[in-house]
Order: sequence, then C-alpha cells, then structure tokens
Amino acid sequence: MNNYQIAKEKYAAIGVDTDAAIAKLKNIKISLHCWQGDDVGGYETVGSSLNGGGIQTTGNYPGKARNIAELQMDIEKAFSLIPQKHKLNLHAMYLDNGGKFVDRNEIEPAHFAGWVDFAKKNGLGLDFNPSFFSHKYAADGWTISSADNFIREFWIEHGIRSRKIAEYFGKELGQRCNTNFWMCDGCKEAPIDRMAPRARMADALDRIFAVPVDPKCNRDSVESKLFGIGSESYVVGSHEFFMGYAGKHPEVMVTLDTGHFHPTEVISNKISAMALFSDELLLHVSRPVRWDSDHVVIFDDELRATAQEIVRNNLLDRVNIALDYFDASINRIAAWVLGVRSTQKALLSALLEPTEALRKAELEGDTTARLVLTEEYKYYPLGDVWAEFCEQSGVCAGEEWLNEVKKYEKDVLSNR
Ligand code: RNT
Ligand code: ZN
Repeated sequence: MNNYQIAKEKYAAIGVDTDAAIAKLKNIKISLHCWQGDDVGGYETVGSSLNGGGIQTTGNYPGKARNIAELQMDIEKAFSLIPQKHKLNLHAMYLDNGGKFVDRNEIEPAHFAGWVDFAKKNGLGLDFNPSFFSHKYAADGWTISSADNFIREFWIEHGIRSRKIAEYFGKELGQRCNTNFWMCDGCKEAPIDRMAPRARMADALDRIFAVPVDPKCNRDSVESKLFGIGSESYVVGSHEFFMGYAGKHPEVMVTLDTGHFHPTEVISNKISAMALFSDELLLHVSRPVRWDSDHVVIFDDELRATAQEIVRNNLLDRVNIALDYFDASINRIAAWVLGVRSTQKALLSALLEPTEALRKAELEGDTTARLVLTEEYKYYPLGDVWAEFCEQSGVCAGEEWLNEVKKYEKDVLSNR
C-alpha cells in the first residue's frame, strides 16, 4: 500500500472520503492577484509605482516584472507550480496602452485584449479591479467621495468603464468576472463631517452600478477597510458602510479582506453571519501582522478557520476566494505559489474533516469530544492526501517547487 492508500483508509475509518475531497478541491478556483508580481505598480507609465492610497509594499527583492510581458511570464511560472486551473485578478492599471498614456477615465476593453488572450492560452478566468489609487487625482486621498465635482466625475467614469471591461472578460472567457471596488478614500486626521463623503460615495456607486452590465459576465463587490496609511482616522468605505450598501443593493457582493479589521477581529467569524443575508461574498485572503501588512498567506489557524467556515457551511459555490497581499522582500513568484498552495491546503484540510460527527457531538453537548477530536484530527495524514492531489494535478507535492523558482530566479529574474 502506498502512503495515499494508507491515508485513505485512516480517513475512511472516521467517515471521510478522501477521493471525494480531492475531487471537490479540483473544482475550487482561487483568484491570483497580478499585483504581487510588481509591487502594485502597474504599467501606465514606465516605472509607475505605488503612491498614495493607503497601501504600502516593503522590500527590495530583485527581479520584479517591469512590463506586461515579464509579468505574464512570471504568472505562467507561478501557475505551473500550482495544482489546477484558476483565475487571474487584474487591476485597471495593468492595461496595455501600447506605450501611449491612457488615463483611468479612458480605459477600454481593447486595452485588455492581450490579457484575454493570455487567459485563454492558460485556461484561466479573469477578475477585475478599478484602480482608485496611485494617481494624481487620488493624491489628496479622495476619489468618488471627493467634494470636488471634477475629481468625483473622473472616478465615476473610471468605475463605469471598469465594469464594461469586466463584462468583456466574462463574455470572452465564458466565466463570470468579479469586479472588486476598493476606494482609498479617507483622511489622516479626524474629519468634522464623516457623513457627507459617505453620502457622496453611496451616490457615486449608485451611478456606477446603474449602468447595465450582463450579470452573467460580471458581478460587482465592495471592499471595506478600517484604516490605511494616511487614512488612519477615517475611511469612507468602512465595514458598516458597505454592509449597509450591499444590504440595500443585493446584486452587489461584500468583500472581506483579512487585513481590514481590528487586530483580533477575524473574517472567519463573519462568513456564516453574512451568508444568511447575502447569496455570495468575496474574500481577499491576506495575512495581517500587527496591522494590514499584506504578508504572504500561510497555512495558519485563521486561514484554516476560514476554509472550515466555507466548507462546513457548504458555501463553496457562494464564497469567491481571491488572494490579496504584496511582499517585495522575497521572491515574488514564490510568494504567489506559497499563497495559493497554502489556501488549497487549508481547503483540503477542511474537506477532510468528519464534520457531521463533530456536529453531532456538539448537538449532544459533548464538548469534550468536540475539542479532543478536532485536535487529534489535525494530525491525520493530510500531507499524503495533498501529495495525491498534486500528483493527479501534475505538479510536485513538496518543497521541490522551490528549486524551480530558484532556477527561474537565476535564469530569468536575476537578468532584470
Ligand atoms: C487595499 C485593498 C485592495 C488592494 C488591491 C490592490 O487595502 O486590500 O484590495 O490591496 O486592490
Ligand atoms: Zn484587499
């Protein structure tokens, strides 16, 4: 008997079908964030880089992708080390403008045709994000909630155009695009008027979402935040704001980013509550260390708890999983691969739980068994099932993928 067969029997003894778990995992698409590859710079101008907007990358690891061709190569490399086919998450500032500056209120599907070709070639779906940051009209910290009408209209147009691009993605690829709206709006010091910017943002979103877009091709989502760099005292799009907004506009999803809450507040505890009142939600899986630091996702307790909530409550079809972090201090391809593989491992570990038996113990008041068994099950041979999943998917199961990344670093990245 090989390791997988032994593992399979061990799990079968507690009522878990490992083949079924693998089959389910194969169908879970994770949306890979393109912006890990170039430290959220984008390619609007040569050497564009993050400025303003409340987010920050740290680190100077060599080899970041300097243009779309390099980014695409890197993404292909990353996906070659990740089991199964997934989605790629693009930001508007990753447009292909052919070397001629195109402002955010001018973007069109044609600027993303190359990405659609790339997605088709690699069997990927696409997700999208309007970019409401790193721009001269976001430099004061306000976009669609700005009191300046010109600025506000500029960004509303950007939002509308972004949804058209998303619709084009959905149509071309035959799978729905999720468009995530995160606006950096907020301020460093406490404002006198917290309400007016929120009213302006709600109104702007109403106008953006009023433009008809085929719901089979695109679905919008709104992402809240607690604070950002330069918006420590006030963020317009707070959690309550977007919960309220989505409650009133049920066609819009809410995005939960792991790093956007108080340090001890976790998104795993929000999923079941939200799932009772909204049909779908979007996750930005990240890892906050002391603050919204966007560390690479690892197989930690909160990631496992999030996966458990999705799987235990049968929400795999209703929770859209996207990654969102940016670490410039390590090899960027390794950062991508590690994040996706860790997320898949967390999902697999949730899929291998004998949930019904544990639920029964809980209902019967046997909290002793609940605690003891969940601890014991942690040490079941998850790794052997993971290895089987990887083998069936044609990628290596263990740390050997790092050798591939190191080789690519030596052959390709170090020449940049
Ligand atoms: C920022 C948000 C947002 C961005 C990306 C680049 O705090 O998390 O999702 O990280 O859109
Ligand atoms: Zn996010």
